[in-house]
Amino acid sequence: MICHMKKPDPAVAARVPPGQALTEKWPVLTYGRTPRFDPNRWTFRCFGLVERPTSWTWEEFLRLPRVTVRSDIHCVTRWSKLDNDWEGVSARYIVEEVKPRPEAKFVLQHADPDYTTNTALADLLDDDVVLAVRHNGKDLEPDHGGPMRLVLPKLYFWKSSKWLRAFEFLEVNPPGFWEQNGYHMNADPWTEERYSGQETRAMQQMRAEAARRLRDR
Ligand SMILES: Nc1nc2c(c(=O)[nH]1)N[C@H]1C(S)=C(S)[C@@H](COP(=O)(O)O)O[C@H]1N2
Ligand SMILES: [Mo]
Repeated sequence: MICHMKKPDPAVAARVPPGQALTEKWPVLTYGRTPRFDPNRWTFRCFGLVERPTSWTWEEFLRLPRVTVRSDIHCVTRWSKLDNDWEGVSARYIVEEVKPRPEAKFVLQHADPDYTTNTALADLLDDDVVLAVRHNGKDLEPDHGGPMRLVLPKLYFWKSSKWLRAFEFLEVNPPGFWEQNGYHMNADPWTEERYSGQETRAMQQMRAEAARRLRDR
């Protein structure tokens, strides 16, 4: 529910993509239920086309270097929430640790419970992409992806997996959960890449081909 509609201040308006309304609340959008976190069994894993496949336990993950970044959330259901402070591990740090092979061009995010979403590897390398454990100075709440979620602010928020558990490095770009259910492969909010029906023919062929290759492997 959008409860606090702001007056149009031009500096703020310039940060709000077309078709979005501002909210100060933080809605919870989860398909399914909030998973239970077990610190003794949790791992974050990088696999696929990497030189150094790696798995971190929760204890190890907590010792990784942290960054803090401020960014805006844009959800495809048309709410935006500005000025979120995220603390966590830079996605680029993780990518550099595991050394993607030259063929790796895409990353499939795997998350609990059974959530996936696809991204270009290049999109994970921006400074503001974080594997976040804290939001606005507090540990991330379970409903918002605690203990750890991705934050990839330049794309619609469904591209930011809550309860992130793995990055799979691929040379193909297979559609994730929402991408298989009517949503766009890229998800750029500034050009309103909302639905799969807006994809170019080339992109629709690529998604079909990648889905087939993943299924047959
Ligand atoms: N694991 C998982 N991650 C997810 C989702 C989900 O259902 N499961 N929903 C996505 C969608 S559609 C959005 S808009 C954001 C919502 O994050 P929030 O609930 O913290 O606002 O998480 C994304 N990440
Ligand atoms: Mo969403």
